[in-house]
Amino acid sequence: MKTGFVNIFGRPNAGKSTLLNLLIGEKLAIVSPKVQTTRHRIKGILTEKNYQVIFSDTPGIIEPKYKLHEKMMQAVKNSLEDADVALLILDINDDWIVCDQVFSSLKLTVPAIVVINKIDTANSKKLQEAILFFAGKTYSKKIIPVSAKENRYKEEILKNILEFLPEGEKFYDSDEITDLSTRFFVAELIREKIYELFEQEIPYQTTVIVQEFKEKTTLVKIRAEIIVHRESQKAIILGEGGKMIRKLGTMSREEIEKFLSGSGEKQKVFLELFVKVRDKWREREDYLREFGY
Ligand SMILES: Nc1nc2c(ncn2[C@@H]2O[C@H](COP(=O)(O)OP(=O)(O)OP(=O)(O)O)[C@@H](O)[C@H]2O)c(=O)[nH]1
Ligand SMILES: [Mg+2]
Repeated sequence: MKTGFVNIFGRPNAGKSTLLNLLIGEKLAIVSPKVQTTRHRIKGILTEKNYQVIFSDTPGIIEPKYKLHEKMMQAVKNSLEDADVALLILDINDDWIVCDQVFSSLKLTVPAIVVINKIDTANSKKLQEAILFFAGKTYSKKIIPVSAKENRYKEEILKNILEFLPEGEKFYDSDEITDLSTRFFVAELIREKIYELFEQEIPYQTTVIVQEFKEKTTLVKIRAEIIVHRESQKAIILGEGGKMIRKLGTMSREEIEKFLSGSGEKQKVFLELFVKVRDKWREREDYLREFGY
């Protein structure tokens, strides 16, 4: 049996969460076209007959500007510590020199596979140049060009990872796919819709907490709070006559129902959303802790 921790690192928007979802075969991590979507380490466990791989998605690597950023970068650091293999992923359209600086700054002591992502958006000349560029780097044990959105790359990525994994006992039961709670994923799915619906600073100054999660006979009742920095942001989230929050509620509910149903029977959800102002919560240790960071 091969087992180990395979942790995914890269700059914001490289496709780390998309890659995690591809490898696990489920939507565990939220994805958005905006940068800095992921704020936590998200473990996804893949168990097959002869291997168990514990993947971790991590926040995009940035220079911290406020306390929430520091917490996000702490999640990256923690993931560096237990990795057996690192997946260093980049968007082929990103600045390769900057990506290289970020990868080098991790000072990895484990084998790294460079995953060149979003090759569906580049021509073959550019891809050849990227492969040449990263092949010369000391951390680079292997290079895999992929499109993390396309299922057909999954097997090849897995095959390459398994080559670097040690033999060992399973860490988790075969039926576990993550160590995070359902409440966490529900909050994340609402956050994903906030990234989709709102522009500028709103997604970045917002967090979501699930206050109540009750499974009744016919439906799941969920009450969640959306936390913002300022009254003016609360007004934007509510929208005229509550238009925006209703839209957010509908979109979130549909996504949560999909998540809770999995491949089984359709799960009905009743979702209530509230907006609260917590002045400069991103800067305050007490709030960050209360909100799960
Ligand atoms: N065209 C294309 N788009 C992709 C591919 N992989 C990911 N994307 C898109 O790139 C954007 C960012 O993807 P994410 O998976 O959220 O990126 P991330 O690295 O997790 O970003 P952060 O959490 O912000 O660090 C999303 O809009 C994805 O749909 C790909 O292979 N091709
Ligand atoms: Mg992400």
